[in-house]
Amino acid sequence: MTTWHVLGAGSLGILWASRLARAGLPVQLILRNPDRLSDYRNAGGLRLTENGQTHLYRIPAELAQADTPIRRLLVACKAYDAENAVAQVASRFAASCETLLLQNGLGSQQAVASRWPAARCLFVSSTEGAYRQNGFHATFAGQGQNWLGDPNDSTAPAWLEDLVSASIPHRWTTDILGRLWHKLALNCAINPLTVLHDCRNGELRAHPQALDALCDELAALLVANGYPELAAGLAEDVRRVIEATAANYSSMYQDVHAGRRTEITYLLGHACSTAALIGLKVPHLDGLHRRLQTLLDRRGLPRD
Ligand code: NAD
Ligand code: KPL
Repeated sequence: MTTWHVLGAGSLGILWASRLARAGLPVQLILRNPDRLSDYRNAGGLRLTENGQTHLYRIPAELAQADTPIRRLLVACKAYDAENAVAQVASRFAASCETLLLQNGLGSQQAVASRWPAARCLFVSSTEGAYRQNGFHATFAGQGQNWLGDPNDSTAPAWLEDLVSASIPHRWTTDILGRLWHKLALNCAINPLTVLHDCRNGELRAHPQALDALCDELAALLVANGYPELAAGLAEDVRRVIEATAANYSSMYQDVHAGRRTEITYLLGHACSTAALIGLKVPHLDGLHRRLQTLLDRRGLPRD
């Protein structure tokens, strides 16, 4: 059986590693530094709370510098950490190494795929939800789906069976970039406005003109990237997500309010830089990007 190396023991890393381990699959955590490894050993393992029940999973952990080969790597870091984190373990890649990139947005996956072309890179678009209680304890907060795909190879890997046995919901798609672009467009329409208006998703109903202007530009970007069918339904999809998540605070809102770095570069930043690259004018997205960066500056948070 191939070991699942899980790089990053945050919310999604804990969620994935715990489910794989409880199915009896070999899992190895890779933690970022000796202090964190020592904290992990003191905690005794990962804790996952699901439906009010908490279980402990005593999964082995190591640092990047360990010397065993890596055949399958689940990268569960934030988009802005992913490439550096992979660089720390890349010397351990076996010839047939495969990576699964769980990052939201776009840009970080392409950076990893182009820097390590010999490793097969699968991109994952996840709508599951988890948050970290503290140290190595996460709570599974929202059922969802994990779309997996490889932009360079439409063949599904045989080890998807591992996800079946671990009851990790998943679907193989031959258009993972379309999935990621669609989620990016939803996140760009909703998340920055919730930060700027300091509101829940549902309160964006009060800003229909701003939403329409953003949806028009995001739809044009989807068309330019080869997704006319996603573009056609975008405004309706945004309204549907706003209704379905009306009482929630967006993930970007939560990051800003918790004083955490956002993934802005891989969401709005990626939308604006892609538009600039192809010569598409997106004044509302550019303006939103600048306003969000100004707000991040004021709060002392990184603007990228
Ligand atoms: P997180 O911040 O909870 O966890 C990231 C972990 O990576 C942290 O523990 C951090 O210490 C670790 N890390 C960073 N650099 C490292 C390194 N060099 N070596 C080892 N570990 C390192 O983040 P998360 O919420 O799990 O999100 C991960 C990705 O998944 C993000 O792109 C996020 O947008 C996406 N996502 C999250 C959720 C969710 O519900 N949490 C849902 C969908 C998508
Ligand atoms: O994914 C989201 C997020 O908060 O990041 C939704 C709920 C779709 C809002 O964009």
